[in-house]
Amino acid sequence: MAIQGQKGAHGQNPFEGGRANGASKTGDSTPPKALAYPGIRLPPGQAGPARWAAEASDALKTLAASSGKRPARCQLCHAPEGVAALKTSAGAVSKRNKALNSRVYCADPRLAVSKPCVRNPCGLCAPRCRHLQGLELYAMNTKMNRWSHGSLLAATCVALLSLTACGGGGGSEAEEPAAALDPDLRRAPTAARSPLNAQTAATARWSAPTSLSLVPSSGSVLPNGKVLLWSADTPMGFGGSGRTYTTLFDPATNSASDRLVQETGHAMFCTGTTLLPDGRLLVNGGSDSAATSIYDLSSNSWTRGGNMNIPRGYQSNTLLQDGSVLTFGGSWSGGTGNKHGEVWSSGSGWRNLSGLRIDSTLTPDGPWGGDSHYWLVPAGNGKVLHPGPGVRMHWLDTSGSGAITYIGDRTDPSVQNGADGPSVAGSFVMYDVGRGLKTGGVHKLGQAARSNAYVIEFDKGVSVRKVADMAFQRVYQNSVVLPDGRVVLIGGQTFEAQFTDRDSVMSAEIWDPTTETFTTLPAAMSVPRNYHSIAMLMPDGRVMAAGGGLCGGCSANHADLQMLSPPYLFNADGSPAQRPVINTAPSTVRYGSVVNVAMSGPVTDFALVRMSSTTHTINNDQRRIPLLSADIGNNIYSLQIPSNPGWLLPGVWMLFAMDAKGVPSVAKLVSISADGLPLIQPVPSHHHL
Ligand SMILES: [Cu+2]
Repeated sequence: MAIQGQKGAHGQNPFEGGRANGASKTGDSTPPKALAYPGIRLPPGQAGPARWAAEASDALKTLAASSGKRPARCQLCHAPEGVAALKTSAGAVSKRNKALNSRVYCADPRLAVSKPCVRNPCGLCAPRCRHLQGLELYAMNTKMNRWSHGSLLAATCVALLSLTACGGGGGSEAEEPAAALDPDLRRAPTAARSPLNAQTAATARWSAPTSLSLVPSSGSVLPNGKVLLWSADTPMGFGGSGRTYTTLFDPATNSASDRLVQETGHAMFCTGTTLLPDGRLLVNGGSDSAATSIYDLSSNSWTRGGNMNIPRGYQSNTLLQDGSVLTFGGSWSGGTGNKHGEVWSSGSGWRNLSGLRIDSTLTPDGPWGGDSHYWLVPAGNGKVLHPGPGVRMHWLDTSGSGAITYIGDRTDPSVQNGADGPSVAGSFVMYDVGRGLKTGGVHKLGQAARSNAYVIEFDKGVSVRKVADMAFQRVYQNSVVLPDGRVVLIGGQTFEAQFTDRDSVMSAEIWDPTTETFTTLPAAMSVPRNYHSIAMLMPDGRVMAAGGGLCGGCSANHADLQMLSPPYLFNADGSPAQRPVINTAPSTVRYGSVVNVAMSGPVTDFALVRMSSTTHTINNDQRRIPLLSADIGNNIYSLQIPSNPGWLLPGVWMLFAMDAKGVPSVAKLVSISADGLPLIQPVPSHHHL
């Protein structure tokens, strides 16, 4: 109604010429337009930008009502010489505009992360134009905590619906100097600020081992910060069926309580594991190869989740953007071969994906059909990257009846000997948006392990880059991403052999994404962690390493855990670092929203790390997403929550803040609500390599 009034009073609808989604909500008869990006279509009315545009509309109404003035449009132009400018119709900065404390961000909607562009929406923005292709601009009024949004099309000039009263000052002031646009628009800053060197690495410490009642070959962090650990149908071995020994470990008290789970008739050994959007844990297959069990922390109950159509064990799972679960592979149990994809969804159970066939993914891993323990990595295009452990990489499309597309081999074509080989029981972790670190593994079981490492980038196509080797060959190692984007490599052997601690690597290494090199931690573990060991990031910033063996009475059985305190928890002299504290943060956030958190003092970086569920070196649940943040004063920070569920999977994440030295807070557990989830419709893929 206010907009109609504005139109009457000033003879011009302030939204004229605007292309932002949600314009129709203001009374404009133009239907919402789906924004088109390479590889992504956002359905009208669902996307984060649409919500921001709607919020901007509301803000404009409020502003107009309070000031009695018509908010002017900001013009966003793409000049012929390739200079993009964002300026008012009068080409000047107004006092009004400054008072509103506005900021503008250039953002890549495919990634839903962004960089500060210019401090003032009426300042000049002069990036190299290729970085603006297909990007969007968002204007944020930090006082009102609202966003406005406009799409930027190359070689065109479109209007940005700014919520600020640009031009209200009548053009009497000089333009403020422009801030240079960071050429790398796509990501929030990498947090790792403190150097990783011999001195800082020497501060890392391992706790004394904590004994457990069972060998934890599987585990998951739960939404209350406790850790569920389990073995199989016996505490120290496997082979039977119908029940599982579990223990619930509390990192805060270093104590555990045991529970024998018989309710679901499921020996949860060599299973898939997935943390669901609502915090429940799904465990499928393994020794009881068709079974599905679901643990609900809120009721402390285990229930059956329906049988899989294809029984399996040694398969991998991953959560999908819509909250369903993909399982793939798994000839170790339930018969060999044809372990094609299936998807589980709450309410309807398992559904076969006849088009998601296993054949082209197989590795030479040994006696179990070559379909063990795949790395399955959901991406921003709505599909799942399968980067290994075989050398052939694929996109898995889980929509409809499913499809699989060969991408290329895991090979760096720019270096000699850049081709990776099969990397069975190696490791992969997404340490940043569309960035994964692959390490180690073996060509097939019973062989020497690799020491190699690759960075796989999969946000715009897929590319493979060989980086410096680890200090050690490793197979059965676990890789854990830290809040600052570094990755800890724990355990494993230099030569693959199950149920023995021969050739154990006792030193952990930390990989730094800024230098892309590994640094060995001088403090060694006291307990080997090989086959059937696990490792997970704790909400307190430490890393748990646990288990190994599960071979009855054999000497490789390790019914215990150790905690690694990484270097970021210490000062250079080895004393404990003072840690920033998140005083308040929302417990539930929505896609594309901006949320405020109150800190104990100044911090520089924020990151979300998804909670882990893991077994057999597979932890497809963990992933890290750095957040763009804005300091709005009084140690309060506004965080932009990404809008793309392909990257920011629904569910419970650990929110960490880090100070200028890289010291992390204890995490606040934040639920990414699937409510109003802006689903991405995958488009047909092309061969990228
Ligand atoms: Cu096993």
